[in-house]
Amino acid sequence: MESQINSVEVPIFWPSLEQFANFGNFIKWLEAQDLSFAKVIPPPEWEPKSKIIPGEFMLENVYSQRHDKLQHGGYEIINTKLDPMTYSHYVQLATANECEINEDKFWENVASKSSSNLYAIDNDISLFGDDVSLWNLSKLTKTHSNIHGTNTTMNIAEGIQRPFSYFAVGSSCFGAHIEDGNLNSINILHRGAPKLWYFIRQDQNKKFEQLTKKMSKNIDCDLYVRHKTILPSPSVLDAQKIGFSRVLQNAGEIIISFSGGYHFGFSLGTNEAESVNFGSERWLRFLMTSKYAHAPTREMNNTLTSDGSPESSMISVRSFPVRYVKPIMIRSLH
Ligand SMILES: O=C(O)CCC(=O)C(=O)O
Repeated sequence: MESQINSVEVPIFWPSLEQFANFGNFIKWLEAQDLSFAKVIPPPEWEPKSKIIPGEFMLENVYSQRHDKLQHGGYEIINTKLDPMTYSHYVQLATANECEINEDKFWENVASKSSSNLYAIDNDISLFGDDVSLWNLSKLTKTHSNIHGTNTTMNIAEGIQRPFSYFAVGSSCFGAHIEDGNLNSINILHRGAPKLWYFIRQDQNKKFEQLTKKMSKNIDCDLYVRHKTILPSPSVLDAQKIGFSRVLQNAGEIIISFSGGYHFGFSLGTNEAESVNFGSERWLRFLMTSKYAHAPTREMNNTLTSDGSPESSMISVRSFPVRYVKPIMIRSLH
């Protein structure tokens, strides 16, 4: 498959419609490249119709976000949960607080603790129109569970096999994390301003975890980074020589993060995104060998063949708390 790998470490792919149409093969091909992250620019023919969200749809997880200083150049996101509100009320608030932000301004605000913003996360609604078939994150389980030619589906978490949607304003941010269960994740930005992602090079995970542990020295937790609230500033990552890259995700673009890849980021303005976790053969292998591994569940064991190799195919489970222009690489903003 033809790919165009950008000079920064997060490769960018422009699949043809034919390549894109077979979700399973495409993911399998990406996994064979041994990537931690990828940005996918869907073919121009793919114009997924978005759903109009009913104004009365209740958002259960709306947060006001502030930032606090940790040690060693880290910041912590302080999330204060607001009362559930309707989508239309949220849109009113978001519109009233609308602001555009760039990378420098974001980190300045974080450092000065001067900003607070909204973020509505983990909303149990898909933004894909029901008639969208290709890459419809709410239909992956049904349509792609059989992609590797087996008919085994894993049900590691009954009832969580649906995507979550995210409604952001400028500065809405997500702390450094890898996915629950070290699953892979797909995130599509349906509409609005771009999202800036930071990706830690996977061979730097140990250094990164040591750094985040030092940042949260007063907090009694060995792997505090797993709380998903740490924002490590890029300048500290640079100073500590921890390899990372940045990628801007524009509306219509897809970010895929594979097992074990730490990522964090923020939105540059108001936007609406959707993401879902999914498993794969590579994820299973990673899970079995990783120091992060949780004990395999009975369902996972059921998917192993007699020689211990994974027999499973792609599954989709939603995350707990997760165009055709040449993408602007954020490095060019400096
Ligand atoms: O956009 C967010 O707030 C979370 C994104 C994320 O971590 C993911 O989709 O994997």
